[in-house]
This record gives sequence, C-alpha cells and structure tokens, in this order.
Amino acid sequence: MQTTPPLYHEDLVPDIHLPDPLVREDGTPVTDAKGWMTFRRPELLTLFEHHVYGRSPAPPATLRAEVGPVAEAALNGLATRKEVTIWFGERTDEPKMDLLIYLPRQLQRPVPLFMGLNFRGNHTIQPDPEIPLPTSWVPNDPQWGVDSHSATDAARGSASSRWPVELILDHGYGLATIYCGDIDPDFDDGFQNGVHGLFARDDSHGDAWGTLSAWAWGLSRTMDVLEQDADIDIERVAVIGHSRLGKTALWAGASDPRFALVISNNSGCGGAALSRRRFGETVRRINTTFPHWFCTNFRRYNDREEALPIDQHELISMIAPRPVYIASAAEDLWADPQGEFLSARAADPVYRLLGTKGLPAVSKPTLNTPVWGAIGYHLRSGGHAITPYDWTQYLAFADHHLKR
Ligand code: GTR
Repeated sequence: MQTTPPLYHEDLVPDIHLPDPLVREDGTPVTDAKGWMTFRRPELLTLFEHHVYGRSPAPPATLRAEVGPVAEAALNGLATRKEVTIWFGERTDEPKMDLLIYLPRQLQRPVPLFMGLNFRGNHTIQPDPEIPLPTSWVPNDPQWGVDSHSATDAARGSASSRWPVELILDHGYGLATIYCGDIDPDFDDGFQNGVHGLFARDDSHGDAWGTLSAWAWGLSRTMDVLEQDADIDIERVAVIGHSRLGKTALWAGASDPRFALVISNNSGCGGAALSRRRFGETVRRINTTFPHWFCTNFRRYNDREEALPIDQHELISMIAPRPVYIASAAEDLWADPQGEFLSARAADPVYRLLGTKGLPAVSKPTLNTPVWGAIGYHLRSGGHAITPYDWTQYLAFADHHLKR
C-alpha cells in the first residue's frame, strides 16, 4: 500500500500537459462534427476501454424482464411504484437486478427519467416498507445495525437524504434505481461473482472489464429494458451517480449515447478529475484500494499518469453534445474539485465544435454559484455527499435541457 500522503497543495501539482481531445492519435486535427463523431470519439472510446475501464461484452441475446408488483398510490399517493426484475440470460438464478421505479402519478406518460445506481440496496433510498430487500451481497453497515452481508430492514430509508424522490417527482421526472451490488458486488473476488461470472474472461490484453464497466453495462441493459416501457420517454433519460457511482455514470454516458444527459456528483479520480494532477486520490492509490474497479492496464499508469494516452476531460468530451453536469464539494479534496473543474473546462472545445455553449466559465466559479451551458459545474460548500442542493441544480439543468 502506498504510504505517501495525498497531495493537497495547488503549488505542488505537477506541470501537466493534457492530450488535446481534438487531435487524433495519428496527429490529424479534428475540425468538424463529422470528424469528431466518425473518427475521434470512437478512437477515444477504444482508448478508455483498453487503458482505463476495460471492455464490456455485447448485450446478451436474451434479457428477461419481469414486471413485479405495481403500486398505484405509493409515497402517500404521489407516485406509482414499479418493480422490474431483470435477468441477463435464460437462467433465472442469480445474478439478477431489481429495478425500482417511481413515476409521478398525476402526469401524462411517457415521462422523462433520472436513472442511477445506489450503494446499499433499493430499500435504502426511501423508508417505504414495500421495497423488496436485495438478495445479493451487501456491504457491512454497522451504523444501520447491519453487521452481515445480507440486507435487513434496519437500513430502510438510510440513504433517503441522497434521493429526494418527492422533489424529483414534483419536477415531472420519474426515478429509476438499482443496487449496484446486484450487477457486481463491490469487492475484489477475482471477477467471479455478479455479471462478470456470466461471461468468459479474457484478460490477455489487460483490458477485461472491471467493476465500473460492469456497473455501466448494467445501466445500459436497463436502458434496453426501458426501451420497451411505454411509461418512460427513453429519449429523455438522465444518468446520475455519486462518487464511485459518479465515475460509473460518466462512463455509462460516454459509452452509451442513449443517455440524454449525464450527472457526475463528486466523482473524483477515475471520474471527472484529471488523473495527471495527482491531487488527492491518485491512480496508484485507487488501483491499490480498489483493484477490481478498473482494468489491469490502468495499473501501468500508477505514478506515471503523464503516460496515459487520454485524460478524464476526454471522457467528458465523449458525451458531447449531450448535456453533462460535473459537481464538486469544497471540502472533498480527495476528489480534487479543481481537477474536476479543469477537466470540464478542457472538454469545452469539443462541446463548442459540436455547436453548443460548452462551459461558460474560464475559471472555477465561486462557492455555490452554478454555471452552465451544455456543460454544467458547481462547487458546493461542504463535504463528499449528494445533497438536496446538488439535486436542485441538476433538476434546473435537466428542466432546461430535457423539458419539451
Ligand atoms: C472512496 C474512493 C473514491 C470514491 C469514494 C466513494 O473510498 O477512494 O474514489 O469513489 O470512495 O465511492 O464513496
């Protein structure tokens, strides 16, 4: 384990030279939307697969979805609650993922949707006793009286501050969520469990999929299922995630253009933050603590971030021209707020080339002052979390970009 203390001083950040998103690997400049979409974006996708997150398998030929109980008057009559169980093939034993959907009850369907993974089970997002407990492995959580790897009623609603469902419904959006551990449990087991276990693993090129790729793949499979759901406007789905799930939301949005809008909340290293800055969490640190998140090749860049053929601003660029929001928190230095802003900023030329307003700010905006064009950014006061303040900004951003 690396023992070097994390770097928290701007003066100590190395001089960095970022790869230019608008120059192809062979040196050819990209000068128009066609050159971006036809050549550079696919090239970047391959580079991120190969060097950072790993390659995911093609969608399975059969995806079985079973709609479970539908409650027409959930949340005191505010919402329709739907459960959908999704299997990744013909077999109906594990793994399966349970999709929980709340839809605004009074509105005409189809509705736009926020979709995001949760950390500890669907039952944690609301104190709604009808939400089924996950049957997959869950992390230990003594704070909520959970001291086993099976979910219990004790944690019901424990993450509700992160999921202001009523506010989301009030704005006319549905919310769909899945427990990330249904797709792949968040620990290093040599890629046996979760969806990894369903596919033959070939890591001879160091680029077999890690857990972040598995989670992003699960989000895309959810889109496959929701394409068949007449209640949801599949062209207006925003993917959102906090922290490790913010990294996942960016990768899902960058690799699957069906996501109309992407939100990264405090995603940090391997998410929105520039790796080359080495501020806070570093590539070595993240590969050591979470050896299952990225692909094997990413470890080549431990302490040599400058050798990466890409940096994270190019992950954001791959979402262009679709709207993307990057949010930092002032006390969350581990996630490098400045590096997240600079990364959003360095994606701006791509957004501009594609005819949008990009990010209309040249330097990091002051505290609690959101700024946005097609790229949004804010620096919230406080620490590593997703709060009602964050959601309020995301809803305003989505209202602007997705409302008809
Ligand atoms: C931390 C990790 C971060 C971030 C965070 C989280 O331990 O170092 O990269 O992902 O966990 O997901 O809460």
